[in-house]
Formats: sequence, C-alpha cells, structure tokens
Amino acid sequence: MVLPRICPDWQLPARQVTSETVFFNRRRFIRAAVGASVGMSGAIALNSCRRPLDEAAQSEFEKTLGRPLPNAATHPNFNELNGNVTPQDFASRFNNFYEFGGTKDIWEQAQALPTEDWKLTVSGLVNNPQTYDQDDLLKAFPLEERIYRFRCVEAWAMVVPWLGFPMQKLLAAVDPKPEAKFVRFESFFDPSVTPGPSFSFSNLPWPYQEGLRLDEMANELAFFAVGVYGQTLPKQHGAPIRMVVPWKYGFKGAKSIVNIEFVAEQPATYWNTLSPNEYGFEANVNPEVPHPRWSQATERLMGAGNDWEWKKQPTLLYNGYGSYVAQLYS
Ligand SMILES: Nc1nc2c(c(=O)[nH]1)N[C@H]1C(S)=C(S)[C@@H](COP(=O)(O)O)O[C@H]1N2
Ligand SMILES: [Mo]
Repeated sequence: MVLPRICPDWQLPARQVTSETVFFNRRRFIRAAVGASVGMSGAIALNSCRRPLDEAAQSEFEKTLGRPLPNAATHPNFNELNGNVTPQDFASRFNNFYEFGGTKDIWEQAQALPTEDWKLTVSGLVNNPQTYDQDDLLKAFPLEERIYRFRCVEAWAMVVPWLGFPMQKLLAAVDPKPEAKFVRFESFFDPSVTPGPSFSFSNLPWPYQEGLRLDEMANELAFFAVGVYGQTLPKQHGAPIRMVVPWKYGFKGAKSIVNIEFVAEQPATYWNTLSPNEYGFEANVNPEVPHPRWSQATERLMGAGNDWEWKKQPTLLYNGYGSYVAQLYS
C-alpha cells in the first residue's frame, strides 16, 4: 500500500533554491527509490513532491481509510535533509531485527512477520486504555513525513524519511494518569515465527522491549512510524508500527509494537538487560561517551555514494537535535 504525500505550497520556494549538489543527490535518491521493490507491497513509491499521485494507489488507500486522503506532507521543520536521504534500497536491506537473525541481511526472513489483524494495545496508568487495529491508527492520527538522522549505537548512520505521527498525539488520546512516569514498548514475539539469532547467547530477554520517560515521549521529536519512503512500513523496518526517537541510539526504537504500557518505574529493556554498561537506558547519541568497545566520535553515513559506499563524519551530540531535547537532560 502506498501512503501518498501531498505537497503543500510552502515547499515550492525551497525547491527552487536547491543547490546543484543537493539536486543531484535528490535525483539519485529518487532513481534508487523508484527502482526498489524489495520487500515492498509492489506499489509505486511516491518519494518526490514532483511525482503525480498514483490514482489506483490513492483509491486503495482511501478505501482502507474510509475517508479522503490525509495531507501527509513533509513537516517543514524536518525537511532540511531532503537532499541527503539514504537510498531506499540500501535502507531496506541493511537492518537490525534480532527476532529474525543476528545479521544485517534479515529482510527476507522478516517477511514471515504476520501483520494482518495487528492489534496495538495501550494499557497501564492511563485514563483511556485503547486497542487499535491498523485502520484505527490511520483514522485516529493524521500522517506527516519527517526526515530524520538515524544513528545506530554501532556507529553507522542513515537519513530516513519516516511517515507517521508524533507520540504526543497518542498521549493526548490515552491521557496518562499523574502516576505514569515511564512508558514500556513491547515488540511482537512468537518463537514459531521469530527464531532469534542463530548464534545464541543463552536466555535472550524476549520479547524485545524498550522504554522512555514520559517527558521524553512527550517531546516534539518522538514519533511513531507507520510508513517510510512514502509507503507503509516494510516488515524489516518494523511493520506495522515502530518507534523513532532520533536523538537516541537506534536500539531505543522498538519495531513491530504490540503493547504500550504506562508505568510508574523505569522498565527493563532488552539491550540494557543483556549488557547494562554497553546499552544504557537513556542512550542519547553522544560523541564524547565511547561505547566500551569502540569510539562514538565519528560515524559511517551509509549508502552515501554508490550503493554500499559510506562516508565518515563526526557524530553530533543528541544526533544534531539538541535544540529540541537538551533541556530534558539539564
Ligand atoms: N523489535 C526490535 N526492534 C529493534 C531492533 C530489534 O532487533 N528488534 N533493533 C534495533 C536497532 S539496534 C536498530 S539500529 C534499529 C534498526 O532499524 P532499521 O532496520 O529500520 O534501520 O531498530 C531497532 N529496533
Ligand atoms: Mo542499532
């Protein structure tokens, strides 16, 4: 299914002043994106505002939605990296999803994830507990696109155009009680579908879980993605809904979420349980705090250049989002 984007007028002047380099990169991105069909539903990707809306995709989408298309435009505050988006075919073949294996090339295995009849429950210390299916989510929360830097704790980085909605919107819908101080996010787990890595540390703490403080979840940047590159989320990226917290290391962004629980105490999380001194609960991107086994001062921007080439660049404090989030940690 394609998640169409409508381009508002305010984007036009920015495009007219696009520099040559940015323009070149953008063309490259569009070519890569249009050429890719890996693990996608086979529909045409609508990655550029210059591309006309695909009519068949539009009516399919509206049928699911039961109303006219949402105006899922790129949020202007998160549009500056538009010319530097990682090629879609790279991002959709280079993934971490340990439920399906311990390597980066699990995209085929991840197609076993059963996303039909998905239910997301929101429970715990809230006044309005909810259970959403996929249509409910699309009806309840208008989509926007946000182009965010993405930084894995393993020191590789990408730039990803997510489609989804701010976590703030879910907070407003479920109305946390005053005792709620943390939020626990739980990923899909079923050992008959998710074998885990073939190398086995004993007793992996499944299901994959992550957590945020309530004030982190309420931050403007914290986002739920239901799509990427103008389409619904492919399974390897965490269909049908995953977290995106761009100022934190990638492992904080749990994929394929089935339950969100509001709690009073800091919840146990997957990587923190496995190795607390390597994977802190807070996990903010910070060039000055090395991982015990490697430096975090620089990062590899993946898919920059031809195909699998990468570019070394300095790591940014809070992954470059300090103006949004630094006050959370003062
Ligand atoms: N459920 C689940 N979520 C997960 C992971 C995982 O193994 N399982 N890996 C995390 C890590 S380490 C990273 S870097 C990102 C990778 O997201 P991507 O494959 O969509 O780029 O997903 C995060 N979310
Ligand atoms: Mo990661």
